[in-house]
Amino acid sequence: MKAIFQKSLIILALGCAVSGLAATNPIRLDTVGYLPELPKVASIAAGCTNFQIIRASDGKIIFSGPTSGAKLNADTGENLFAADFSACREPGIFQLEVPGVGRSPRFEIGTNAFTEAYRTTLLGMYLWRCGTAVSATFGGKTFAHAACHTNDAWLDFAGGGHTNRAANGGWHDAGDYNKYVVNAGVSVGVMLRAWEDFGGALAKVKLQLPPSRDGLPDFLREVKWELDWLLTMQAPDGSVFHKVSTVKFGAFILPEEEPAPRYFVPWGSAATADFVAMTAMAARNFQKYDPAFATQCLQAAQKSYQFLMANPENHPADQSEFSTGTYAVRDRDARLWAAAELWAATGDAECLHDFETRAKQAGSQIDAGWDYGNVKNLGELTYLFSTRSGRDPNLLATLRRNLLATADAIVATAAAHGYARPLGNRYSWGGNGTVARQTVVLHAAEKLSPQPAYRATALDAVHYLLGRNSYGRSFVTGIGFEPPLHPHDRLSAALNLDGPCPGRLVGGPRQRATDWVDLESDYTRNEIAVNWNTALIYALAEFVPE
Ligand code: 9MR
Ligand code: ZN
Repeated sequence: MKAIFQKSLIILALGCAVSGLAATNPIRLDTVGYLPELPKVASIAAGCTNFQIIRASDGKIIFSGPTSGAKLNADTGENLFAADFSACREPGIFQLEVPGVGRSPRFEIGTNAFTEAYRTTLLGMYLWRCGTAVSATFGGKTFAHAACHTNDAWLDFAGGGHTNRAANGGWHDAGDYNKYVVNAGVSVGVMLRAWEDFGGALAKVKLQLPPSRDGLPDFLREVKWELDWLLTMQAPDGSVFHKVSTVKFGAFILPEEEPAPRYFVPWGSAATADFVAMTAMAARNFQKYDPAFATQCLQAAQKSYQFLMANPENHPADQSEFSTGTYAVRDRDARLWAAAELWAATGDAECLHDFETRAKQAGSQIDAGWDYGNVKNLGELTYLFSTRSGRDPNLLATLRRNLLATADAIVATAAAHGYARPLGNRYSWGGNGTVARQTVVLHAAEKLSPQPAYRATALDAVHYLLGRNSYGRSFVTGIGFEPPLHPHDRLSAALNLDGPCPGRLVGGPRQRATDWVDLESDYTRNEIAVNWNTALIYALAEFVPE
């Protein structure tokens, strides 16, 4: 009897593991926190009628209310009740209790509820630094490695024979140690947009970085680490190498121990256009702090833009010798973004015309879900919020209308979802990053038309990623309740500490809401990547108070 019972328990556990449905706490909420003045809603996957908010320090009930529902949440097949405690504004550490169901993990209510999480995601970027020794402490542990990939990189496959050309620095891309210009594009673009939108608040947050006398705000210093590498990716003719990579993905070893040579991959037009956009955007944003660097960036941008003008066709990089990440995208959006940024940096009429023509051709749409392959939002937002004169009033009006329409659609999608996931039931590789990136569009809409729903839905994205999801867990290493412990990450695996490198957003569910697993081998769901992290940084930055 006992044996049968145990066996059925094992089968139950296996069934859960296979379906990805762990037996989680049915009370799901943001396990980091809530902002006092903004909506606060938990989702409860169990029958209930009322709930209470309990103060952690003394167990006192400080708020109570009825739950509403149930409503069927289609993508998880759950009947979800909602507990709305928006009116509870007391700062402190709390748990949400549902009589007969249980208690949630602890969470904070406070104006600084997300500031530490924000800092940790920046630490996640620092730990991606290549070409240098890194060392950081988190949770009493030291995450460190020696200077890596100091021989970057060989020109064998990029028309230079067996010669070496410096391409040191930058961030490793993800759980692998390669460096890809196209993925740098959306990452740096979103970081600099965060700086433009929230720089006032971000400048005041001290990050855990090595001391430096460069006079830069910490946030920009981290971005410059990537930009300095990017500048090395420009060939003398203005074309930009697509990536620096080993031929095959390497083993799960420390980066400084990686034995395989790393090569430049030939130029591609998407990489070249992304490069123009990034360096032109950097020129604008670094001007105030490091004018010499800004000038260097601008000159690099202009040179590659000239190259693109002389080579107008889409040109995919030849990656035939490589089986590492491809980021093989068409150049259309990147060219549009490049034109917008170079115009914003210089006021150049040719660039303005280039952008406006491309924006009209693209239907002046603002995308709700976007990533490294469709970066036109970045160009359109730069154009929309520029203070430069000479813009086409009709295009401006269309872009404004489309921005609000897309933001309204995102708000509606979140409202219809049981966990208020702003991407609804759309899942794909890196979907968590796409959810985080939606906040860029929501915040842009808010700047145009300050409606509370835009800000609330941006915060819904954060809440989803930090625990208001069917797993009841945070998707960010080192942050919140039961965060991923086994991301697909070579550095975390090689360090083999009690817990992975902190501050990294995992890709998340890929085909179905319920298919995420905290399993190192599942690179399609549990990898980490700079484009997802920088999107999360933007999402959190919005909620770092001035
Ligand atoms: O994020 C990328 C995803 O959109 C693609 O479908 C996938 C397959 O090409 O690649 C993902 O990017 C990976 C890259 O190719 C290599 N480094 C790790 C990235 C995250 O998984
Ligand atoms: Zn490295």
